[in-house]
Amino acid sequence: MAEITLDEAKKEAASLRKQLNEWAEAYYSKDAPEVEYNVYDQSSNRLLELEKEFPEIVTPDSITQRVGGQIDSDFTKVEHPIPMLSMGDVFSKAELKDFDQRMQKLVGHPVEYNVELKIDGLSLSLEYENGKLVRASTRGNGYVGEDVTANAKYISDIPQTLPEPLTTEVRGECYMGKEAFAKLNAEREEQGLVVFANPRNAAAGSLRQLDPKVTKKRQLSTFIYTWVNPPEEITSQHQAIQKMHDLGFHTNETGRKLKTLDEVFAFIDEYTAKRNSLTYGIDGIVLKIDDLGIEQELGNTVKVPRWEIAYKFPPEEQETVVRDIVWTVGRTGVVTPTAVMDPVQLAGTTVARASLHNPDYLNEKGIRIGDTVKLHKAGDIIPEISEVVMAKRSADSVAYQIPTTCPSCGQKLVHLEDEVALRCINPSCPAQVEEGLTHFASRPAINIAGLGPKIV
Ligand code: 3BA
Repeated sequence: MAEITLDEAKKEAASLRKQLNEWAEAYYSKDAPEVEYNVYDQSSNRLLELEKEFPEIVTPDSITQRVGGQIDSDFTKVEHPIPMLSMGDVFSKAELKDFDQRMQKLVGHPVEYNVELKIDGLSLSLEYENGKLVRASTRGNGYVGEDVTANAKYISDIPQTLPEPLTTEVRGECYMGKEAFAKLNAEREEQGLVVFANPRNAAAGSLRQLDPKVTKKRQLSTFIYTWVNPPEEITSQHQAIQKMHDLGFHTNETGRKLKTLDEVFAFIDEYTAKRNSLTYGIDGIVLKIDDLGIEQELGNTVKVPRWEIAYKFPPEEQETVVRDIVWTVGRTGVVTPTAVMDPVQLAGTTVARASLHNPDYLNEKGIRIGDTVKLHKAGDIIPEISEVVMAKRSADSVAYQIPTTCPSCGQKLVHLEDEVALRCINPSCPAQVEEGLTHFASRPAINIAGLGPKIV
């Protein structure tokens, strides 16, 4: 590395982190890559180089320290000769109406749509040769993705063999169900690890694993929605989905062929209401012209097919006030902060508590007792504070002090290497003993009937 001072390295690293974070956010959260892989890789490598040369400049929130989420260049690249495009999106029924009118004008008559739920996951391509799964790959930037074939072998709903010796490619969404997501985050919190912000990130982090054994442990699922090269007899999207289902793919059964915009609006209202009771997360609905011949005629713009549009649900969010921050000691000694708030109705339940996970998270959000905060549900189930409403912070508010001693036994708390969590390492800490005994007696462990938390 060329001669560079510590100060210069620090500055350059900070600006690289900012840029890489933006790119990663565009790639992972918005499904809209801003740069090509090699550009990302070069910047990422430069940051790694700087951090290696000057270890003291590594920050815990550096993108190089993340478990999932970085674009990992260690995967074999896979080209998508037929690109995996993005979807156009709209946020209101009025814009859907504009879309429908544009379609009618382009086509010359009213069109039928196949309306599908928009699953909150990441796109996946599956290639079969003579009926055998030969490759699974991520979307990447749409033109080049990553080879995740080894991992796809551990996703139980992906057929490894088809009942017909087809050489074909299908695409769909890889996702993590709500229950699996909640369980994974609870485990990660208990282990003192960073939690995933939403099921989409959890799915991406679980699929993009260099060690397929990790993927195996995470319960990933798929919904397949596109047949890249369907046989001639398939003339509509609705039919394609049915036939893919018959071939053994996991398809979403809620898709509907609809004739009018009023029916589409009714579908939106129906699933806006049903959304919270689904076992998987959705963030909108997708309209696709059902006739594959018309799709072909309309073709694509540079980025998106002309014949589809995604309608995104408005985010469910509520404001409330943080009254207290309580710290609880888990079985393994991890001490976790929880915000206690004025109860509010959110996505179908009353919410009064939200985990703040660990001190880093709490500091990052800058939450203080008395703050008004915005609350949403990660993966539609886990209450989470999005941000502090700074405009509503009172003038006499004071910064929150992270405790230094265990709320149960009073012993000094510690940070273990590689962990974001605070830990109590006193083996006879009463809270840990209690939690440990409860866990020991519980059904998944030794299962002592009657020895529940109350008796313990
Ligand atoms: N349908 C996501 N793209 C989708 C095939 C097109 C498409 C999606 C979709 C482009 C969902 C963009 C990435 C991509 C495969 C390209 C869906 C969903 N259709 N139902 C129209 O449920 N999230 N995503 N994936 N090709």
